[in-house]
Amino acid sequence: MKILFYNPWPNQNKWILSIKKKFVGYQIYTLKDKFKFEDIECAIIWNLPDNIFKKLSRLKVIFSLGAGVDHILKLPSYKDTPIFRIKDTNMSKRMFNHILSQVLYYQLKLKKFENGKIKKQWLEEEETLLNQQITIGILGAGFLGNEVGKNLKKLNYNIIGYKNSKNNTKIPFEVFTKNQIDIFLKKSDIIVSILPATLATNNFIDKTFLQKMKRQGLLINVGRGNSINEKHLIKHLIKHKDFYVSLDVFKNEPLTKNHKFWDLPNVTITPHIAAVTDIESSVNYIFKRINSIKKVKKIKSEVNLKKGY
Ligand code: OXD
Repeated sequence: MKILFYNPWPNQNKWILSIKKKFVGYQIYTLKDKFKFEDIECAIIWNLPDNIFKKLSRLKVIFSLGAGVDHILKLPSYKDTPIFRIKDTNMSKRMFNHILSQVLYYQLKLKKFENGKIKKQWLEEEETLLNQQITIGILGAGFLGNEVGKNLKKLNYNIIGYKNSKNNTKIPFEVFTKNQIDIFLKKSDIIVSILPATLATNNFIDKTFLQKMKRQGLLINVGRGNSINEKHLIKHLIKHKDFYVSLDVFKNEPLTKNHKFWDLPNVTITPHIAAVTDIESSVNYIFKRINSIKKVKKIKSEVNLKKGY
């Protein structure tokens, strides 16, 4: 099987070395190699430009190098080639660590002290909430959301989830669905959004959503930037100084220098690093998947192409 590998990341050489080492017997190409585009059957990619993608006329399967697949679905030349995405527990462990750090930062009021330091203020001590006094709502309880929720639950936080549709997968906490969003918002002190980028999630977190959240709450977004109406969020943050957000993803990345988010004291910004893809375990995962796919006649997409995740 001839495979094209592409990502624009600074560590791409590490990826290529790891793939070539694991995929013995396969022909692996990068854009630097000589090959015929029409011979490629499998593409392992992140943000492949459409002018390249459209030349892969005999592609049978695509692997996304991350949890999200929006970078593939939005390609103008993409039709319906089956897509697989990385479902890796190392990735969910990293995401869990990131979320826990933001939960504790808020819970222990560290942002307030950090802002106090800038003004050289010695702030009064205050009692902080214990884990069991906090309810964390996981918005988008899919693979990553379940793993994160499960691990937060082990630390005694109360965990609830929200999912567009309830399916049969076992989720180890209470899950609310469509017409129950208000209950979900009312119960949650902290909301962690892991929503994928789809038409249905566009600006899902808007003025109405924010108004229903707790006034002194925390919103963490590690899903996709499309789900937040940024103008509405900025207004909300200016009006409610004790409402905090921790944003890892944005409508446009990198965030431009003149974006209002940088100036607001109740915003924490990280540059899309909540769940960096783990090279070794992801390469092993893709290798296993490709070996099992090779045996089937018709490859069934793991990603629901209609729903977009
Ligand atoms: C993503 C990822 O999909 O980092 O954003 O994996």
